[in-house]
Amino acid sequence: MASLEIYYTFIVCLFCFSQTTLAVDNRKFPAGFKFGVATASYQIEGGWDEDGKGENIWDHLTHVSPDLINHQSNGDISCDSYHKYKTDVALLKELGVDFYRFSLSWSRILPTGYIDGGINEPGVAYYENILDLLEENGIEPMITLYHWDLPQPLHENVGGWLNETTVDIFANYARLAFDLFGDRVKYWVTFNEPLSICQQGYETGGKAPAISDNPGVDLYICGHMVLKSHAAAYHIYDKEYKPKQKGKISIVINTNWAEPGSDDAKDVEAAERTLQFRFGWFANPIVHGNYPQVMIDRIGNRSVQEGFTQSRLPQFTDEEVESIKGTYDYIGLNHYSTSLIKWREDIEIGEPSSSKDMSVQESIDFSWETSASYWLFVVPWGMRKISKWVKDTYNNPEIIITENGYSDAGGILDDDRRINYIREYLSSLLEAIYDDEVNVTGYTAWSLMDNFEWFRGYAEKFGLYSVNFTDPERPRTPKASVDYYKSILTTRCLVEECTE
Ligand code: GBH
Repeated sequence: MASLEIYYTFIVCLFCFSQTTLAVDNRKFPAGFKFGVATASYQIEGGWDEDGKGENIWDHLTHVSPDLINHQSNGDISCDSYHKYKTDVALLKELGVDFYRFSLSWSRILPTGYIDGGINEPGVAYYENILDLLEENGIEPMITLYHWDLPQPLHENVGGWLNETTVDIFANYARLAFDLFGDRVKYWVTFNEPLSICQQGYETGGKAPAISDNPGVDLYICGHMVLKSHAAAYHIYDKEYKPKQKGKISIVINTNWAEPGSDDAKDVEAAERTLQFRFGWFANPIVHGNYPQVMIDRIGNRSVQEGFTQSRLPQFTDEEVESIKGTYDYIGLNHYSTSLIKWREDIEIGEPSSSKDMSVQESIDFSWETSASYWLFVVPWGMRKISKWVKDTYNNPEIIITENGYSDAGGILDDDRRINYIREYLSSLLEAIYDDEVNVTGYTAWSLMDNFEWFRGYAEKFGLYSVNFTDPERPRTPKASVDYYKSILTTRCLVEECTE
C-alpha cells in the first residue's frame, strides 16, 4: 500500500514538474523593471551592543526568554554584517542587482530611541559606509526605517506601539534618517509588515515584544499607532525632503493570496473579507483614509456583544482620515504564499480575538509543495491574483514586490526548489504585468543570505547565499539560485531565450 502511494506521488510529480516548466512565461520584463534582494537589520547585523548601540526589543526578548527561540538562538552576531558589510556589497555586486532593500537599526542610530538621548555617531557611520559602497557600485538603496527592532526603552518606558507618544518619537527618528541619508536614497519604506508587527507582536506573541494578554484589543491599538506614525513620517518626507531629494516613500504590507474554497458566493465573500482584514487593514487607510468597512462593522458589532463601551477597533478623527489618506508613492507588497478560505458561521462571542473578528475557515491544498516554514506553500499563481487584486482594489497603484522567497532547512547549495520557486512566481508576475496590466515596477528576493529567521532562529534558510554560522568568519557561499537570479538580472528573462 505504502509503495503504491509513493508510486502514485512519483507519477503525479513528474507530471506537475513538466507542466510547470512548460508554463514559464517567455516574455521579457519591461524596460526599467528593477530587481533587488532584501535583508533586515536585526536578522543580519549582529554587533548587538557594539560601538554604543542601544538594546532593542529583539535583543531583549532573545536574551530574557531564549526558550522562545529555536535552539535558543539570537541575533547577537548573526551574519556579522556589522563588520562584514563590504563583503555583503560585493555579493550584491556579484549578483548584479539594481537595488538593495535593507533596514536601519533604530537603536544603533539612537540608542535610547529618542533624539534627546543622543545620536550614536558610529551607528550613523555604519550606514553611511554602506551607502557609499552601494553608490560606488551602482546599486540603489531602498531603506526600511522599521523592520521590527524597536528600541527597548521605548517599549519599557513608553509602551511601544500601544502608546500615542511613540508616534512623535518615530517621526523624529524618521526625520533624522531623511536628514542623514536622504540625499542618497530614492526609495523609503516606513514600516515592514504592520500586520506582523501588531498581530504577532501584540496578540499571538509570535514576535517581539510578544505581548498576548489583551487579544483582540492591543493589536488594533498597535495598528492605529503604526498607521499614524507612517503618516507622520510620510508628511515630513513629502514636505521637507521630497522636493529636493526626489524619492518615493511608502509602507510594506504583507498578505497571502486568499483563494475562495469554492465558487460559492459565501466562500468568495469570506476570501475577500480575509484580504480586507490582513491587507486592507493598512492599505485601505493609506489609500482611502479609513479602515475597511467590513472591519469597522464586524469588530464594532462584536465589541458591543462582548460588553465593550466602544469598538475595539480605534476610530480615526476626520483630520486623521485626511492626513492618512494618500500617504503612499507606491505600494510595497510582501507575498510568499496562499491560503484556501471558506465561509463559516461567526465564532461565538467570548474572549475577543482578531481571528474571531474575521471568522473564516482557513486551510491549504495538500497538493501544494511545502517549504521549511509551516506557513509557506509554493503557489505561484497566487502572485498574479494578489497583484491583480491590489490593482483593482486600490486604484491601480505602482506596486513593488518588496519580498518573496522560499525556505529550506538545510541551506543546501544545490537549491533547485528555490530556483523553481523564483522562476514560477516571477512567471506569474509577468502574467500580472502583461495580461492584467498591473503596474509592478520591481521585485525583491528575500533574502540576500541565510539569516536569523525570528523565532525559528537559523533553522529556516531563505538566502541566495549560504552563511556558515558555526565559523567565526561567517563565510558566505553562493547557492545555485545565485546563478539563476544573476541570469535573470542580465537577460531580464526567465527562460533560455525570451521573445522580444
Ligand atoms: C517576512 O515576513 C519578513 O519581513 C522577514 O523578516 C522574514 O524573514 C521573511 O518574511 C521570511 O519569514 O503564524 O500564522 O501568524 C513574511 C510574512 C507573516 C510569514 C507572518 C509568517 C506568520 C504566520 N510572515 N507569518 S502566523
